[in-house]
Amino acid sequence: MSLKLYYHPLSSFCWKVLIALYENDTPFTPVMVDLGNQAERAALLKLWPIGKFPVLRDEARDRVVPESSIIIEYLDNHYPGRTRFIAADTELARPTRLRDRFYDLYVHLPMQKVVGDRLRPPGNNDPFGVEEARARIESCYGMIDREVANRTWAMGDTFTLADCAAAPALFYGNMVVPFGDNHKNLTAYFERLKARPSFARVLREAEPYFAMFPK
Ligand SMILES: N[C@@H](CCC(=O)N[C@@H](CS)C(=O)NCC(=O)O)C(=O)O
Repeated sequence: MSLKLYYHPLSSFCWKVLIALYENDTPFTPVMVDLGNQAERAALLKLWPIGKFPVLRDEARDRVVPESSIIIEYLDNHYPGRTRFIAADTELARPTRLRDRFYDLYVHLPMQKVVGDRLRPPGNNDPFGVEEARARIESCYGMIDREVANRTWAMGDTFTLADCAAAPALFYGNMVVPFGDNHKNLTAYFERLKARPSFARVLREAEPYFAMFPK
């Protein structure tokens, strides 16, 4: 099989790529990386010295592709399927990329800040940074709630890169900053995401690992 995905089943950014792969039934070999295992960490660092997953290795084209958004764009270009993630029309592609950046930078990364703080050694927490992150997530919920009021998916009627980014960010976001009763459109959008077969599969496969999530 040409494609290998270096990933972990609990990793939110890996979910983003798994959703894209499952959307199109793209064949790939999953390579689970335990970052606590020195050999596995070293193998990941060799591919991508930043040391973060997901990383895609395409043996047919001899390419290493890191970064979730770039991987999905690569899949869309070289392994296209029934779901197209970024429109060919640049006027449609730009707002899709903007939504992807919005979910990654303003929901996903603040969510990681809140969760990451739980893993810090005692005495090294950053309560001010965590409060800022929580406020950022909360303000994004308001934006999303207004945006998806009359939409099925993040960009409208079609499922795109933006939805791949939204699903994991909102799943874990809701765990650290619950949507609450005042975000009905956001809640309904999230329910549609969870019902999407690609994301439902990701969640099913992650379930055995949920106990590892820091509370
Ligand atoms: N910008 C990257 C972020 C990837 C990322 O943050 N991955 C996390 C897992 S969700 C990771 O590798 N964490 C391990 C570490 O930082 O050591 C992407 O979009 O792929």
